[in-house]
Amino acid sequence: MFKRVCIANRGEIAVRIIRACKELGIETVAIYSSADAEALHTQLATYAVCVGGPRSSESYLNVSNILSAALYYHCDAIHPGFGFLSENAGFARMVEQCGMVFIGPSAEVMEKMGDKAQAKQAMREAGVPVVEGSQGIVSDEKEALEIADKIGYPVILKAAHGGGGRGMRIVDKRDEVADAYDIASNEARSAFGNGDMYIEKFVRDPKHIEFQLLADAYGNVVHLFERDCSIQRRNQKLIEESPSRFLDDDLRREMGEAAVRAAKHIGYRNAGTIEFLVDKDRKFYFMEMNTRLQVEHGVSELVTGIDIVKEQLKIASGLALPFMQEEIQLLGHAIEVRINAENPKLNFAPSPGTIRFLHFPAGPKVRVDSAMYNGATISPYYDSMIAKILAFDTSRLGAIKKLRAALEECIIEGLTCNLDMQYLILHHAEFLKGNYTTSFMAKHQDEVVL
Ligand code: MV4
Repeated sequence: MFKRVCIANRGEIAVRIIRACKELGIETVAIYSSADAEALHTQLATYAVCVGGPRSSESYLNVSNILSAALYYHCDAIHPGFGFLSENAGFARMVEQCGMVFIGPSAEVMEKMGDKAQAKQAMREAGVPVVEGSQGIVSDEKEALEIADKIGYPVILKAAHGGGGRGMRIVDKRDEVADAYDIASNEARSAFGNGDMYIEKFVRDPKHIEFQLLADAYGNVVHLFERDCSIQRRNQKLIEESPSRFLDDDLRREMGEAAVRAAKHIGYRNAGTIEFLVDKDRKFYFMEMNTRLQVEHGVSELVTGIDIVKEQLKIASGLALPFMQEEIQLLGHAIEVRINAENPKLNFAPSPGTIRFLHFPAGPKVRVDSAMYNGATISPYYDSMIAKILAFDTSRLGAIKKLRAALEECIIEGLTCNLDMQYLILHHAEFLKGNYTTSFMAKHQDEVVL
């Protein structure tokens, strides 16, 4: 097992990784920006190194400073967390070239899955259902039009190097294809430095259901069941739960097997997620693979009892997974709400500031993942996450009631956050039914933002 790990991240995920390291007897090296000198991750790590100024580009994305810090402290490995450098194949490669282990998949696999058109092609080969569309990228407007005519409208144009909803355009009819292609491709070029586009049939009002995977270096690949992430706004997830009300046992088994088959086909290693779209007829399609630990991993930890971050560290240090698929059980139901420093009444404008008073909920089967404390600040330089609050119970309704009670206990003073909105979503009839889709917020925002 590693002796010392560098954590190339901040906030609640850096804290989460430090906790896992401590339990495994691993020393930690935090990196921090000058804005994070008092941050919790800076304080909790064994060692901490300032790697640059407050802007992410100066610090949390500053590859040479991060590698220097990790090398100076003789780290065995680097955990990238999520966001920042977590899906940067070039960074993964440099970590290895420096003689350290990148805690994640190989750079080659990250590269392949980072190209969404190539990823889709690989999934087709693996026998995983994909949405009808172009085979790889479309080279110009003319080809886009040909394919769109063939598959029928509406279609969706997607940036091959995009993801998470950026660089996408829905096209309802034929005379909109050329303009949409131009706009989306230019957007993608300026946002991702690459204007490659692919095209697929647009699935209306889908559910977003993703399977958590763990894969060791010896070919054992398991899934930790699904997360329903359909409660989101403009591609920002708000609530995640497991299991999904929408799946029955047969579909769950079928999708889980497809996810495992996908990972095996590409030689995946470490933690990852296969995102699926599920349509009204319960047909499912591969959408993207996330080659990292995810924000909402805690939901899967609660329903399976598996510590995903500890498993990541063990896998990366060469240990085999200590369980087979048959031994992994759904133990109950878990729901997570993301509490963000933003104002839902002002179109979700960020609301950074200092937390004057903070009280988090507790109690049996309530989990809070946060790096906040009394007097801590939410900086305008980074994302606006204050906390993830999770509840676990034997039934979905039990978990909902527990999470409502937890939110009632929660006190966050000094800045505006979305706590009230999350509380109302947990009471919304459509949410209670459990068959909500990705249009929930578009449809019901007025009923949950008062
Ligand atoms: C789609 C789709 C409908 N049809 N692809 C959004 C994020 C990116 N990962 C892909 N996304 C979508 N792709 C086809 N062919 C609808 C979405 C989509 C979506 C997906 C998951 C969660 C929320 C979403 C919100 C809007 C659109």
